[in-house]
Amino acid sequence: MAIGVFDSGVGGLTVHRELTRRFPERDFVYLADQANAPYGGRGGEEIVDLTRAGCERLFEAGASVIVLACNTASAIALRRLQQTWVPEARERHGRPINVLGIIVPTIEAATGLPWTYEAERRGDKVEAIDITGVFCTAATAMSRVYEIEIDKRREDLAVFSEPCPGLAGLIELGAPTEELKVVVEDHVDALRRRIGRHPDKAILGCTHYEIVADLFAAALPDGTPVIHQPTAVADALDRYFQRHPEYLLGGSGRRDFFTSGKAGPQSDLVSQFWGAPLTFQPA
Ligand code: DGN
Repeated sequence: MAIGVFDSGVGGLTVHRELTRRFPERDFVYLADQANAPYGGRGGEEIVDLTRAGCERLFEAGASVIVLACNTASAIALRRLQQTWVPEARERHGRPINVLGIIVPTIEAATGLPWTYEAERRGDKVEAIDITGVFCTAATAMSRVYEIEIDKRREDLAVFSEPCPGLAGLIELGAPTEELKVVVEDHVDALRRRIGRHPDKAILGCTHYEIVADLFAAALPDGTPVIHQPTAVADALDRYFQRHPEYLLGGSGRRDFFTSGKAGPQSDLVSQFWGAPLTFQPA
């Protein structure tokens, strides 16, 4: 049985890459719903329907557990699918299947210990942190999921989500770095103007943004801790597999990449991030 990874496009590759490093001998199947990307400006029902269809395709391709490597789908669709659809799908497929999100693991990494952010990795002393900035899609920002989930855990953290409409789409299209740099700087500055100063810590709350994590790090004040979602998700999946070894059966290190959109090689931006050219097959 394979581990499924789903995103509207190439952003989920950032999570996929970390998961394959962590569980190298497992089979992985990736689905990019590029025919319908980006999700960030879509309505709730549409996002639920598209996510359900993507998960069904991944179950058909042999996935047992699916990671929604998309904040937008995790914020809008995850709970609905887990409550109403997964039990039915489990029965229909006659095997253990599940769908997991990436927001709670990210928030756990941002609010608890151990923190996996850059300043700590470098060994810098980290001062008390009070403002967390979340860069994300418009749909994720509107859901207020980061504000709600962080508030539940830590009253001492103020959270501000900054919607970055269009950024995931530009990354998806493989826009040139110079163009992406200006857009990232604009969003970092928009948040600074809105809250009166830069945040003490940042969460890249859209998996596409991890592809341009360096641009965010450069636009934020030096040393601003940035939560890396792929690491947080891999840590959480590790803990999940310890509790649910039934999802870890078999595997020969197979990697399949499907798209609902135009099959073929992905952009230079993606290849650069991936470290090699990457080709998607038709879903
Ligand atoms: N990469 C996705 C996310 O994390 O929200 C979605 C990006 C999009 O489709 N706009």
